[in-house]
Amino acid sequence: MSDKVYRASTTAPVNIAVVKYWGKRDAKLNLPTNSSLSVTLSQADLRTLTTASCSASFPASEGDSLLLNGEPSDISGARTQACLRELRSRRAALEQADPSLPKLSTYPLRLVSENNFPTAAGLASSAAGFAALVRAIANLYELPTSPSELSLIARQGSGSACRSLFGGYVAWRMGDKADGTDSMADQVAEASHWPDMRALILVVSAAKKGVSSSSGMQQTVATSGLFRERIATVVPGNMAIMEKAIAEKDFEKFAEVTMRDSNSFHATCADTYPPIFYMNDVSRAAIRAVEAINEKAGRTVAAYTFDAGPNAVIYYQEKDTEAVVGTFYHVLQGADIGGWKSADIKGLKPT
Ligand code: 2P0
Repeated sequence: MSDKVYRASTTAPVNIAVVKYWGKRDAKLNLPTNSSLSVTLSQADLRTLTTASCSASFPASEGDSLLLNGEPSDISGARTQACLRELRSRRAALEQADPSLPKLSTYPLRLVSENNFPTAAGLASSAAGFAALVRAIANLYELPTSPSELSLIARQGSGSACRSLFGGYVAWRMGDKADGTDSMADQVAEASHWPDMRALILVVSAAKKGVSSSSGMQQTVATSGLFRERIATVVPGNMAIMEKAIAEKDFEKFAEVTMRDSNSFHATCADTYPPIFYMNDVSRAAIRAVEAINEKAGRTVAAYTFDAGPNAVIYYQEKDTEAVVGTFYHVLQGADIGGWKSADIKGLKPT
């Protein structure tokens, strides 16, 4: 038996949606009720680094394992297992076609993942996590797969992960097939298309969110009337306007759709029965601060958006740094926010 260890490493970035994914039409395949669109943020600041290794010498009794930020992590969940199964079956097909290939698909996998941002900060880490996990194993298995194909696999781990396989401005097309083979991500524009774009993350709370995205969205789908309106007309409209705004680098439109879509998503959360509240008083103060900044500037220079938690992400353009970051810096001076100091506040670039 060979004791050769095969190894591959990759990083994947965090993405923040400007048109939000919220709702599954098929929970098993992780198929969404609407398309979504996000901006992928700089890997220098926020990324997951994952190394995948396998060897015939790894004891079969240990099975597959994941070390996340130095701690053993459970990978027995259906979502992670779906990703591993998909990747192994693609590798097995290669091995069947070429019997000279080592039988990596039969070896136990050891996965080691690290985030370079405070995990406790409550930022969406599952997107970067599953994107890195899927790509690291695909590289290890030398699978001839495109980012779009990898996005099909990562989607089954976590919906938003499919968007982290691309840089820049990324759409996740919901698709309409029952088997999900057309529910994947594509790149709307490279980050370099809009070099001025920046994002500021305000860590309002480091606490873990009360209602997980998966169960929250299921409750919304089941109980909210407003949600039906959102997926029928609001999101399709927002997707179209957003893609045009990005193509034309129209910040005012980009900002308006970003804020409206965040408001619409949180309104459907409030319309869920029982209601779900992700934003808190500090989140709402951040909204008021953005409104004040825009009013003072006499034009829209900043846009807020909130995911399934109270933390704010503010989009702005580099030329407006002083008006936007300067204001928040002032407000937060000296604060320790979720493991970051206010001195760390800086604009993150799309990557
Ligand atoms: C998004 N969120 O588009 C939206 C906005 C949260 C609010 O994607 O169940 O962790 O793993 O598919 O991707 C968070 O949901 O959910 C999310 P699953 P996921 O970014």
